Amino acid sequence: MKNKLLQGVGLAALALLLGATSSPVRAQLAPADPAATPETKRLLANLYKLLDKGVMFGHQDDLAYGLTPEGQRWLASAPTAKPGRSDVRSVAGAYPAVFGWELGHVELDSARSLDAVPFARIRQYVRQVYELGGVSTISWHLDNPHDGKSAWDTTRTVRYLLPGGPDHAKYVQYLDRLSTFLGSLKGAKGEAIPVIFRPFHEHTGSWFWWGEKNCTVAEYKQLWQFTISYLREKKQLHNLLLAYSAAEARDQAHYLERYPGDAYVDVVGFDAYYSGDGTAFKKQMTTELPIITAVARAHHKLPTLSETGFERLPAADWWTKTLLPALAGYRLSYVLVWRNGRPDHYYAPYPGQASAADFKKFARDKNVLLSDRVTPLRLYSKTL
Ligand code: BMA
Repeated sequence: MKNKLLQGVGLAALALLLGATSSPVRAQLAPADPAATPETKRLLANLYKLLDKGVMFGHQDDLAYGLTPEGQRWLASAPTAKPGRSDVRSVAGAYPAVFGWELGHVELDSARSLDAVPFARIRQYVRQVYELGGVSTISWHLDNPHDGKSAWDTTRTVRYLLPGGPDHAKYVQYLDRLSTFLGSLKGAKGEAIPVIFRPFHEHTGSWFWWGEKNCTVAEYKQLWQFTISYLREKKQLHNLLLAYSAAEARDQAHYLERYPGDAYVDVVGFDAYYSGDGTAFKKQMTTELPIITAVARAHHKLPTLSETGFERLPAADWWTKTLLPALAGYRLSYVLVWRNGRPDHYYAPYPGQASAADFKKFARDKNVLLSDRVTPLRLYSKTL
């Protein structure tokens, strides 16, 4: 420092810098995509404001299928199906506020997802959710473009898909098919429907081909950045909010190790399932909820529990005695439970299921938001 005045300026600059690193709370969040559509911008800004009101409840494939009171499967695409059926609504009286959809096999140009839901129907459900004023989030368990095996293939192949790699063209073809679907999500006026896109999830685990032990940090980041740039720039998709969602993370450094950068992420979350006596679940929640809260604040992103649940819900009071207390004290955008896929594989109660009464209580908690409290907010058209 050359003189007192400059020293003062230096200190002020330092204070500003420190202020910036300790991240003052922003009044509004802007999407990572600078060209995001107006509806997408409004949605993110509103979801951020909604953090003060409570946590939205989400359910994977809620409108597509579920279980009857006898515990048998019902399918929305069956000829006898009642339109608009939802296990969450049947139990709690309102639709979820968030709906998860799975696009695995869209990359193969298949008519149905890997969970047997026709893509034409998923398109309708996303529109239905948009008209309800709810939020759709999209996962993608895509096959491995290198060897045609499933998402659960664990061979080291990410390097082959990157630009210059031998399977790059194949991967681009997969992205083209994904883009065709994402680009077909339109509202009544032809506007693109915003969705939360959550690719390459649970990457801190190693059960998918994009998992931690199956690619390097640099490869993972490059895969993410290439994918998002391609969707934005080549495909001109500007209706995507991007969710980075880990499985278990030891600490914040581990959580952020493969973070592709603020320009490629809007939502930070993790997936945590309850099993056994719940020890691992509790540990994961008490470790990772503070991590995503801190990361969301420092990076100006939206925190979420992107997947959770207790398969087959054998504990009748799981909702109010385990899930709700685990979330208490945290501001989260949404909590999504996985699909009611089979009589032995479901995560939301159906009428008569052991935890149904407790779920009703959970759904009526003042901090839990179902569609009845979110629809009136008009997340896409009004600024809260
Ligand atoms: C898994 C299970 C599978 C399903 C996959 C993708 O956790 O539910 O049955 O195919 O998610 O949705």
